[in-house]
Amino acid sequence: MEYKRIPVRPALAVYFICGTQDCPHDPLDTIETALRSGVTMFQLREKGQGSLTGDAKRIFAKKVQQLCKTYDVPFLVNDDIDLALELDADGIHIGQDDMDIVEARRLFPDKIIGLSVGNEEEYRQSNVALADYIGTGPVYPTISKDDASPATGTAGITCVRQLDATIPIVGIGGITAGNAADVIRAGADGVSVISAISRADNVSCAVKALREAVYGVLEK
Ligand code: TZP
Ligand code: MG
Repeated sequence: MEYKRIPVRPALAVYFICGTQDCPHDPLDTIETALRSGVTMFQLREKGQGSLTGDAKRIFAKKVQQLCKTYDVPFLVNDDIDLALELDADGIHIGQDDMDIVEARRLFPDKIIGLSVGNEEEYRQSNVALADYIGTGPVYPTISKDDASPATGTAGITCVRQLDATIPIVGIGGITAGNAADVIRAGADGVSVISAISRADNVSCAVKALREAVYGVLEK
């Protein structure tokens, strides 16, 4: 299958991933503040203990999608293909154990598809040519994913970047304003974060600090 990637690289810069389970404060408030403060892409990842399912998830997702439209930020859905199709989301993010990317690309021929690629082995066994971007990590230890693999450090990013000079890469896992610049220097095009934004005391300040760290390297 031939596929020409959607140019998503600029939107990866400060990519906020979030579900209600990640938010100690009101989730819609948290997400709206993050959007207003300058996150560049959003992924709804309603997953794990305390997450919404069924109608409650669908209703919440529609509200978040509307917020993303208001702030002109791409809205992606994690893993839930049916929900992404029903909402006509801007894209989906799939993991190695989710739907095969060939099937996902057939269902979403002109939408953003992100694929988790944690290491060299996963890179080699994945049809990355069908992905618009890959998410690589965990770079650092994370509190947001129970079954996360061991952290790779920035070496994990450098490794995948050396395998593929052109694919858009976003780092994931334990990324904060304090280490985001290192992730970009290692070869990522952006950082994706959950807790650094969703659990921040001041969401707006957290987004601004991440933007400064990322653009401080990207714009050099
Ligand atoms: N995949 C690898 S680490 C992770 C996911 C979904 C969680 C990232 O969350 P945080 O809070 O930014 O470490
Ligand atoms: Mg998944």
